[in-house]
Formats: sequence, C-alpha cells, structure tokens
Amino acid sequence: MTQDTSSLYTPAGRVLALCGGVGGARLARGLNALIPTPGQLTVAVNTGDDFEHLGLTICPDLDSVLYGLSGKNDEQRGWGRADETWHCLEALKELGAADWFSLGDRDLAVHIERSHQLREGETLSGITARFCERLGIAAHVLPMSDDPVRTTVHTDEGELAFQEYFVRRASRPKVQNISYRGADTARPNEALLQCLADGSLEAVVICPSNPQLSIDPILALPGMRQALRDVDAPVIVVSPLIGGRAVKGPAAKIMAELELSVDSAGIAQVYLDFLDGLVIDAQDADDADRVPVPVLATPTLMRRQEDSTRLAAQTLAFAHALRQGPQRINGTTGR
Ligand code: FO1
Repeated sequence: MTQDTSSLYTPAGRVLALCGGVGGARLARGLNALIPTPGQLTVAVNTGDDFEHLGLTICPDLDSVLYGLSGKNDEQRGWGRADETWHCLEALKELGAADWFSLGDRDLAVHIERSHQLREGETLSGITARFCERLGIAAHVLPMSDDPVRTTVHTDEGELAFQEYFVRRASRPKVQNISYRGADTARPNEALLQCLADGSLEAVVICPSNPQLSIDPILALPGMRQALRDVDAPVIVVSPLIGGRAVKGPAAKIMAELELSVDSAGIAQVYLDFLDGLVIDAQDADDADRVPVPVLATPTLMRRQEDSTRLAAQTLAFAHALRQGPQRINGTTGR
C-alpha cells in the first residue's frame, strides 16, 4: 500500500544525507520516498566497510542503500537482498572456500559486475550512478570517496579489518581504538563537496548509523568536518540509540568501550563541533536537558516504510524550523 505523504513536510531545496549501512539506509529510504525529484536528494555513503573477498570488491553499505532505495532489501536480515538464494555460497563451502561472509546469489551479481567495471578502470562513483539508473533510484547515491578507505578496529585481541571484526568475530573483541586507513589522503567525493557548497541545500541529515563505524570514516576525510561546520544548512543528527541500546549492531557496546556516555548526550558529544539539532527517540525525551542543542523527541524505530518516511519528514521539518530561528515546535526544545 502506498503511503499518503500529502500531509508530511516536503523540502523545497536539496537535502544531503550521510549514512552507513542498515539503520542509515532505513532513513535514506524514507527521505527517498519523500523526495522523488531526481537529484534533489544526495546520499553520501560510508565505504570504510568495503573489502576484497574471493577476488571481488564488496561495498556493503553502498549496497544496503541501493537495495533499500530500490525496494530490493531484505527487511528481516537488514542487509542483502530480498528473495535471496544461497546456492553459490553452498558450492563455495563444498570447495572449502571462505564462507564466513554470506554472499547471496542475487547479491553476488552486484559484486561481480562492480568488480568487473572497477577492473575496466571505472570509478566507484560512476558504477554506483549507473547501478542507480538501472535500479530506478532517483536519489544521487555517492560513495564518500573514490579512493579506498579501510576501517581498522584495534581490539584487545589485536588489529582487525572491519569485516573480520564485525562479521567473522561478531563484534565480540573489546574495541580500544578505530582507525580509517587511507582517509587522510582520500579525496571526498566531488559531488558531495559540491552539494555542501550549494546555496539551495536545505538540510544535512546524519542518518542513525553507528557513529564510530559508519559516520566517522566519512568525517575523517580531509576537510569534511570543516565543511560541515561551514555549511549554511542545519546539520541534524538522528540518534541510532533507543533507551541506551542500538536497534541493531554494536553501536552501544563500542561507545561504552570507548568510554562515551551511551545516551543522547554521548551521541551529541561525538558531533558537537557541527551539530545544529538532534533527533532522539520519544522514550529518551528526558535526555533533552543534557543535550546542548535543540532536540526533537519522536519515535525513531523504523520497522516499515511508513515509519521511515514519517521520520524523514519530521527530521526535515525540524531542520526547517531551526532555519526559521529559535522557537518551539511540537515535541522540540529550542535552546
Ligand atoms: N553481515 C553479517 O552479519 N553477516 C554476513 O555474512 C554479511 C554478509 C553481507 C554480504 C553482503 C553485504 O552487502 C552485507 C553483508 N553483511 C553481513 C552486512 C555488513 O557486514 C554490515 O551491514 C555492514 O558492513 C555494516 O554496516
């Protein structure tokens, strides 16, 4: 059933979303449903999780966004494609090949074609744009950079490449530090920089992705934090925590291990140098007093498409209200 979006806030200007995998992709699909005009929505995606596996270049967060925005995502698992089969993985197992990272048959098509085009000399941005066109995605989906950045997790069990930590070790090792190999020399995507400099940009939304694993790699690119401090449009963060827990994944565990407070104040602290407003879950409304920027408290759990679209509209309406100046809107504390 199609949602009636006529009563929801819709932006007039451009919107930029920064996002990682599963949680981020859920808000991105809400923004995409709300903003069907081609090119009005730009989604810049973390590529720190990318890795080489079985000779293929895998870009899990980009794929979560592509699948989410084209309606091909698996709702239950959160990653990968709906109606997936696993024949290739089973055959790989028979051969004794590495099977700890589950590649579905339909998903494999994307990795095979992307790896082929990369070997032909195409850029990741160009390939992603073509995939978007083929999959009927109107939004502009961008890898954060065309240069490789690799998130490395430093743990009590040694240094682990991101997917080794996240999938193979199920995020169990204790995190001491996280680094983003290549980030200091990687060039942020040109289209991302242009979007940030565009006078018609209405809002920057940081999706409810893991701050350290999914958003920090984007912020680690040269000039990114400064660009977010300088941008005219309000920068709104949607918290990935509900009641001190992450909806999915190790965000709360990692924040605790890095000695950050695992609540709305801890999320605000991570982004404070450029943060204009924070969206938190309604059940965390009492946290608002400890957050030094305006807060919107509203249900943030996105189970269905309608939840994603409603949260996207509320987030953009909140940004719009902040642009109009300090005031109170429903459920919002102005500071
Ligand atoms: N996550 C898992 O927990 N186990 C998997 O076997 C797995 C396979 C996989 C294959 C393709 C893909 O695009 C994503 C996949 N993910 C898997 C998710 C991925 O590791 C994470 O969601 C992101 O890297 C974190 O945002």
